[in-house]
Amino acid sequence: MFKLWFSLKFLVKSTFKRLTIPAFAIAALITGLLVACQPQEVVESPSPTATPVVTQTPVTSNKPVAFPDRELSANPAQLPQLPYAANALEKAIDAQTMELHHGRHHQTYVDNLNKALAEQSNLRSSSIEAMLRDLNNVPENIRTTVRNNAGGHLNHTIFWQIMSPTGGGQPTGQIATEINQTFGSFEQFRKQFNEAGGNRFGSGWVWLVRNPQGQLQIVNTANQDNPIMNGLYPIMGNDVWEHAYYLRYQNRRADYLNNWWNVVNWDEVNRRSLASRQA
Ligand code: MN3
Repeated sequence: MFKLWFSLKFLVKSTFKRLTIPAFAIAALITGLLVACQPQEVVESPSPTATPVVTQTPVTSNKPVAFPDRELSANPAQLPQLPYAANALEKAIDAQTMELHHGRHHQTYVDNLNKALAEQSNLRSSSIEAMLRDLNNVPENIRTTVRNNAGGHLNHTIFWQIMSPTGGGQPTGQIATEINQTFGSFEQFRKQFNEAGGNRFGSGWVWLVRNPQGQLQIVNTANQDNPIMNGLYPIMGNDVWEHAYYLRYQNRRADYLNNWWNVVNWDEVNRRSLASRQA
């Protein structure tokens, strides 16, 4: 009898060990996995320096952004030529900065984009603008690379065009009227634009855009993001990455922002503004 009791006790004990404890461990593991797999809420803290706030708006049109008549090709992406000599913008930007900025930085965006798209024949057949308007369409493993480098390629392609050795001075044409109506005066506009450029923490761009309601607006973007990612049409933009000004201006971004107005190509800005109004 004692022997039977003992073996029963042993049986219960070993069953408990074999089943109950592993079951408990599995339950704990499952609970842990469930907790770990809960979608984490990404809280985007508003940048204290980003002015003004841009609300996300749906993309309203597919107007070309890089050029008047066509979107920017990704098949392959190619470095556009500077429309003037590297030393032509000395009123604002020194020749060495122009050479490095165009020949090295912009070239690197082009090269990295082509590398990322090497195996993506479908994506290559769409335009740079189309990719940036719909980044969710880009495979996740290359999405950030495409965002940065397609953005860099588009931003700089616009940038070279909206500057000119014969630029600067007061705005002309339709954009002059609209700037006065929207911002009160060119001086007010320039002040707000420079402030938005100065307030962009780290690397990025400051832009004059047209929003889907047809209004002019000043926004800044981080890194190489382009306003079309938020449904806004970029009319003019200034590059506030340190590589755009450091050789001549060192840490004095405000001086660079001020001098930059000496080379703004108002003819091209007017052309882009008109394009942004055509639905
Ligand atoms: Mn740059």
